[in-house]
Amino acid sequence: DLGPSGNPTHPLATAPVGAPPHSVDGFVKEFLHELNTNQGVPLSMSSVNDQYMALASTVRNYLMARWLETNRKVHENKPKTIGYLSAEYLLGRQLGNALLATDLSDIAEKGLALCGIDIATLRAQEVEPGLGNGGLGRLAACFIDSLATMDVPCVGYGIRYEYGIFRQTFVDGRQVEQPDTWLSLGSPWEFPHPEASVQVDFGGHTERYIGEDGRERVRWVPAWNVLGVPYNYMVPGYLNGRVNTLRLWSAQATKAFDLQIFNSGDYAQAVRAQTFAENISKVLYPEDSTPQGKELRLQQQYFFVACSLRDFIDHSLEDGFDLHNLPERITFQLNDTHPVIAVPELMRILIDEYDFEWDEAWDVTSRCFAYTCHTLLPEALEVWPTDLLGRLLPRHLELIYQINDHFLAEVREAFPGDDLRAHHMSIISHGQGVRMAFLATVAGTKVNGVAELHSQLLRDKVLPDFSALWPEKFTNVTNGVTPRRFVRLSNPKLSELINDTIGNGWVTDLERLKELEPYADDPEFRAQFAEIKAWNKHRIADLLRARDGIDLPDGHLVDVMVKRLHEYKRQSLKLLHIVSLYEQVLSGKIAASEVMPRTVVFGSKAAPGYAMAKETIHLINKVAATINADPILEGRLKIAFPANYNVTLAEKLIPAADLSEQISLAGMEASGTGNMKFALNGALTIGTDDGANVEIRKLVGDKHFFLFGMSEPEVAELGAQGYNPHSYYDANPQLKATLDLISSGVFSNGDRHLFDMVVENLKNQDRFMALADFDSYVAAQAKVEERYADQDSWMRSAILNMARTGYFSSDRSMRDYLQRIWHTTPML
Ligand code: 4GP
Repeated sequence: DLGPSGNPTHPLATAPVGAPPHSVDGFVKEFLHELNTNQGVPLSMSSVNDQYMALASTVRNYLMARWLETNRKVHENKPKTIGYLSAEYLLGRQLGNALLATDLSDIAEKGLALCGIDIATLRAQEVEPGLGNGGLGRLAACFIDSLATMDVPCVGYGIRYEYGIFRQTFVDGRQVEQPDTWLSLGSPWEFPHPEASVQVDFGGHTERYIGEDGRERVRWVPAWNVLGVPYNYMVPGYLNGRVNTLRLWSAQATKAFDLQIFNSGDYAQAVRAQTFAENISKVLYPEDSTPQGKELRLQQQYFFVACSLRDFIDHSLEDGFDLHNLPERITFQLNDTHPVIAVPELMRILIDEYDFEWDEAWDVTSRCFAYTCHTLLPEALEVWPTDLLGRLLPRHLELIYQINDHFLAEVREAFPGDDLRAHHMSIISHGQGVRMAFLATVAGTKVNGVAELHSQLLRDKVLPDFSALWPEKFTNVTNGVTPRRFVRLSNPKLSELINDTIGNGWVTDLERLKELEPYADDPEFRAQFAEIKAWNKHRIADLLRARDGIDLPDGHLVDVMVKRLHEYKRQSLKLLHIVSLYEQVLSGKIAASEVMPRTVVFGSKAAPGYAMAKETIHLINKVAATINADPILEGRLKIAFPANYNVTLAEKLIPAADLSEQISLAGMEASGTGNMKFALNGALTIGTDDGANVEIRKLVGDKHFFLFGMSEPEVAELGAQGYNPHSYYDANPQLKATLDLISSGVFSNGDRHLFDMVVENLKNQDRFMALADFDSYVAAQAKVEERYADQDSWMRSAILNMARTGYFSSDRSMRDYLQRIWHTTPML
């Protein structure tokens, strides 16, 4: 028995754990103690990794008392909790955030200096856990940070991937993926609890039998199982004494599984079986926005969801909670469709394990979940083939059929005689499979999109029949980002300036940045602001020189496009702008001296199986190499594409940006969160009326935002008319010259066909209408140049961008979720 034991009444057992003294001496003592007892080395013989590990444990020790206290309070008060179910958490480095949350940054720096250690070296030693692909995973990380800071009980549930998002390298301009071995030097932030492992079943078949009460019952007879081992991570609130928990599950072979095969004498097969089980949490699927419907992915989804429900339900039962009241205890927030298999899993638990009647079970289940959708791309809405689902989770498939039957009965009652509508709304589509977004919508108390435009399109275009049936189910919560990581930590000089000007309340009340508005007209403040921008540019220049061997010129406009590589985001449109400038200079249409000095920075990973995205990366790199090497634009145009863009790089790059590229085709980007980070750090946006850009523009004002391109209704209209990109190519000489230059071989050693895939696609398909928006984009870029030439006016706009975008704090997003979706108030 590995359950709780010991004598909890012993006075020392109940004494609260104290934090080490909050002083330089106290810190040094603790640090050296950790170095000696945890790493087993004296300072004189310690490696940088030893020192980093000891530093992390030291900071952890300061957080520990708060974590235990938070857990004690939760145990005692049993408040309603948010169970955030997310297959991805793109956390970024932990050390800086933990130091900030404990107010130890200065003390640690001084203490380490006394030991002869530069804290910057230890910070650089940390490998960020890249357990997410992009926006969705980073949003989850921002949300759990905000909930902890707002004192809201939350457990983040997810998967402890052994390999996170791949490490991107470039070989001759092409993306090559390397495994992300983030755990190889040890992971000081996690607490494994193998004794609390949970068994998860798969496969097999179901059997009907008559229960003791005479009712027909169903029994799932699974074929195999694995263990889910929980790893806990601290999620510290900012200076508020709260530490919530992130619980990530790791898959392990079960003993029973091994034994059977061991007994059959096949040792090698037994070891293979173990590998098979452990594969489940081995690697993060590197798709972003367009998931691949692979069986292992469904295994991952069910695995973490089954572990998480079991974990929460067991704890609730231990606390004496009646499962009929589960919705008062928790809301499970479904972060996209990835965790939606939790819906039939909860039904299965209640019916098969706790004898609930169908109606009772549905009453509980349909009050426990809420669903957030993060996309509009039809191919990104997960659909699981019924044969696959039935093979892996036979009981769940039966339950989904039953949920669907009940649901369609409701539809027929609401819309009598409208069989076509029922057909459209069916959770199970014949020919396709189980539409997870529909299942989530049927089961969820609320369904939300992630920006106003997206929520509206979700209602009107993706789920129109559902919003007709249940209009009150649909709501919006516009995304936000945590000001702790993305301003306070990433932009220390700006934070200092803000603190000196309006005090430090903004860190937890970001709307207070509004108080900075009047300073946009203060020449002294503007000068300080400009100086900080310049400092941030030097900081990123130093980093890129050391990290990538890239030299950034001084005094350039820094124009940044960082996000996953996806056709809808239109990195190719940015590229056309660059190539067009080059073409005009080459052909003598403009003089090089007329090109405003500008450095364009790209940062982007492509899904390894997404050929067009990878070709686009190749093309960007080749264009960059050619232009950067050509003296004709020397000092005028530079393209930098550092490999392996990640959270750590973002934190240094975003504060240095002047111009933020948010150029997706209108109606395609659900929200964007990078757009918010840039504006908050004083970059101006060039963007379409898409996602949260719409709200950013409204808040900062048209004068301080470079809008271009078709609106969403215009896009829809053009699509309905039949879009023909070739007609733009034919009609627009500059666009033609630009695309022809790419096909001329200048970027490919004379090979005229190397980039056919990208060029032909743009000319003939161009699903995301880059050619249609080209002119308007180039015109907006001309306005950018005009404005940038007037530095005073630019800085004024930059300050107003920062001052007016406090709305985009993830604290505000969390308040909206609390009011509109979770119906709970922060609980001390
Ligand atoms: C992203 C959306 O593409 C982005 O617009 C949004 O800001 C973000 O989610 C957070 O809501 N989607 C994904 C994904 O990252 O994997 O689908």
